[in-house]
Amino acid sequence: MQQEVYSICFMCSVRCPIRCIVENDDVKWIEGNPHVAGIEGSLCPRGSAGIALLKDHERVQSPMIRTGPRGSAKWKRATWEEALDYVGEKLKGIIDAHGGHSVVLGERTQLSTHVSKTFLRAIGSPNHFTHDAICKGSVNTACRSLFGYTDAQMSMDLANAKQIILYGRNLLESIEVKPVKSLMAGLDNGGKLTYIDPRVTVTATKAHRYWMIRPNTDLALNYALMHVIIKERLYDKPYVDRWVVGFQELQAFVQPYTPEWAEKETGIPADEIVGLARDVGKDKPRVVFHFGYRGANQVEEVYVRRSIMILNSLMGSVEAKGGFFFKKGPGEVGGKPARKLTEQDFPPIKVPRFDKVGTPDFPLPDPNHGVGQVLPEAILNEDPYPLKALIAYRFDPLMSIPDTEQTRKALDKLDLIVSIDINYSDIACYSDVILPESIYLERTDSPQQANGLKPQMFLRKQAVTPRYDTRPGPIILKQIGERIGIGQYFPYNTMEDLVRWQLEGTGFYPEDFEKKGFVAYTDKQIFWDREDGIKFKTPSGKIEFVSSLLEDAGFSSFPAYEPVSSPPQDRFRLVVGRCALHTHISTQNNPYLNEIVSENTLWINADRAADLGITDGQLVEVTSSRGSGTIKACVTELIHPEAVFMLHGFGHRGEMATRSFNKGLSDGLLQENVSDRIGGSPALHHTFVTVKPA
Ligand SMILES: Nc1nc2c(c(=O)[nH]1)N[C@H]1C(S)=C(S)[C@@H](COP(=O)(O)OP(=O)(O)OC[C@H]3O[C@@H](n4cnc5c(=O)[nH]c(N)nc54)[C@H](O)[C@@H]3O)O[C@H]1N2
Ligand SMILES: Nc1nc2c(c(=O)[nH]1)N[C@H]1C(S)=C(S)[C@@H](COP(=O)(O)OP(=O)(O)OC[C@H]3O[C@@H](n4cnc5c(=O)[nH]c(N)nc54)[C@H](O)[C@@H]3O)O[C@H]1N2
Ligand code: SF4
Ligand SMILES: [Mo]
Repeated sequence: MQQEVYSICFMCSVRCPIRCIVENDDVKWIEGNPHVAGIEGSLCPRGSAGIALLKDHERVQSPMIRTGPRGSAKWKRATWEEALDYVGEKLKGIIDAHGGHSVVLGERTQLSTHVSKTFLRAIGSPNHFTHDAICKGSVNTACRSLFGYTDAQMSMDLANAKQIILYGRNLLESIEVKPVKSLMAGLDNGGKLTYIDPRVTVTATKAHRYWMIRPNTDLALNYALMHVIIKERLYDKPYVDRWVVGFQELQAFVQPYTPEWAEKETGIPADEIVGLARDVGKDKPRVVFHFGYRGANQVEEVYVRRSIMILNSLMGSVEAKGGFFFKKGPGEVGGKPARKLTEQDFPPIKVPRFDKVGTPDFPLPDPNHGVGQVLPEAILNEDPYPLKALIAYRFDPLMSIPDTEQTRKALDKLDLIVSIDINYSDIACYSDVILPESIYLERTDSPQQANGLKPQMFLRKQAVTPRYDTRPGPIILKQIGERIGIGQYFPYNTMEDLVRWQLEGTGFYPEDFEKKGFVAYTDKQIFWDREDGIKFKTPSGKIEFVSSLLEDAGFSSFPAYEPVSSPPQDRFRLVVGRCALHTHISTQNNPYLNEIVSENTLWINADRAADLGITDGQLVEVTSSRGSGTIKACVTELIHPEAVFMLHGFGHRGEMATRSFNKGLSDGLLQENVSDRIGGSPALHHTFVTVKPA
């Protein structure tokens, strides 16, 4: 008999709501949840490939314990008892000898992150980090410096925007289903799209205006836009007067940054910059300058992201229809969010974090997430103290932290590496023990609090029985916890118990999710009153162009623009990104997706390729200060001459994932691990490379 199961996709972190058709304990069909406004049945290609993941015999089928040297692909299958006992005993020894803080857990933020945070707090470790800094930490810090909210607490109304400006936010390939549909609705409604990228992406092909910007010069463009907007009084004066602190300082600061100056830095003609400033001035406040998502290009990234949000503020588009809005939580309508295990009492923690976030060394990144890319350095230098064990939970430090060789050296110093993964990822293959998690279609998860104009809650519900000997992550952590004396922090035996515990006091019950997959706290959209009711959480209660967050920590609000150097003659700036068919590093071995895109290529400008004697499809050697590798060239006019581009996520080294093993080249092998020391993100486009025929 056919059954409908509403759940939440997890082929990537966006977590779109889905409906599965299940028959005889098998998933026959997956589509977007038709009851959810803005989704209406849609799914991206990776979401559809969830069926192939379910059936994939190359994912991890049972706990595994390594028998050869690290990375040697010598393993034995283990029972859960054996594997959990092994991990428990090792961890206990490490905690007794070196303290709980010698244990780090890194994960991609997910629905049960509160469980992993609980695990670490219970052993007295501050060392939980998420992927956030590596993804978009500088955007997070920029938003906090201006509004007092993180980027995750904000969203945008693309469907009603009249002008949409995307800075390398390649929405039509680096997909989130709802925003993609919202963008398409905006274009259908007459909205105008400006797309800025050193490379012609699919999104560029849909734009009304495309600028092939010189890499890493967006800040110059934005200062010139501000210059024109202020000089020609194109900004929303009543909004700025009411809500902005530091407008005059900005006005004085951008005075020298003319469009003619920016043309020389960016390559974008001055009259076109003036044209955009006038267009947005006309259409304000229904204007979205997108603050980006994977936004870490350079070491001054926090100022680039701030400049984008300052442009929105000048437009009066923060908390506006067709602009940005703050996500409203259940508290706005007298409701309660789901409980989290982290609300329990824990022993006090007396040491700093491994990444020093929250100390004068690294004051501003979000301590809820930490800064993961510092991990190799912290391990190698034993600074601030020796680290001994790593639990990698849905995060791969080898491929997702720049400079793979440095990371590998650091991992070699650890006494214990445990992966909680579904695939034979590079980190799983380099671990001592792999604890396989059941995939999203096989497990119920913690409820998802979905704040927005209408606060809602969604549930990931198990659709089918696990195919292999796998368990949900929160059960795995509880079972390790029981072996190291912290079992009391995990008051559940099954995921259903955990969900019931979390829903206590919300007025909702697990059954309420069955009909449509979600529950709503209200039917009405909540906008705050733009005249008097916007609840900015900065110390001034306003938008802080002059930022107390930055200045109190000793950083300038408007540092003078530093010209961006072009790569020396024989070099290129290495630029990376995603495609619509793959998620970061985790889907390259998926049978369906691998069939369509199985390796990456190196985009190189046609004129420069000709100078180097490189032809399309030829194998080339790419070399940086950190490493070297070979990849096929894709010779094209569609990329700026200073840049070469490759997709992130290829060049896997895990032999047990045979479809992706050794296919293409990994960007992390070439990239230097340097950070924006204010915002927190790694500067992924900082590295120069040489290219020659292989
Ligand atoms: N060099 C370089 N580094 C980057 C980037 C880049 O472009 N270049 N991009 C950055 C960005 S934007 C991000 S968001 C991060 C992402 O970094 P990661 O989180 O490391 O990448 P993912 O591909 O999302 O998945 C990580 C792991 O999760 C596993 N996994 C998938 N589903 C599940 C599950 O249900 N349970 C468990 N336990 N494991 C699962 C996958 O097999 C994979 O091993 O990388 C960042 N790092
Ligand atoms: N299919 C798919 N969709 C995804 C993901 C995925 O893995 N796969 N991951 C999700 C996640 S976690 C994230 S963070 C987002 C990422 O979303 P995006 O940030 O849109 O994604 P990227 O693919 O990293 O695109 C970066 C773009 O920036 C351009 N670029 C490089 N340098 C510059 C510059 O100096 N200025 C400008 N203006 N542009 C520049 C690059 O050429 C590239 O096209 O995507 C999300 N959606
Ligand atoms: S964007 Fe695609 S892969 Fe990511 S959650 Fe949504 S449907 Fe799934
Ligand atoms: Mo990301």
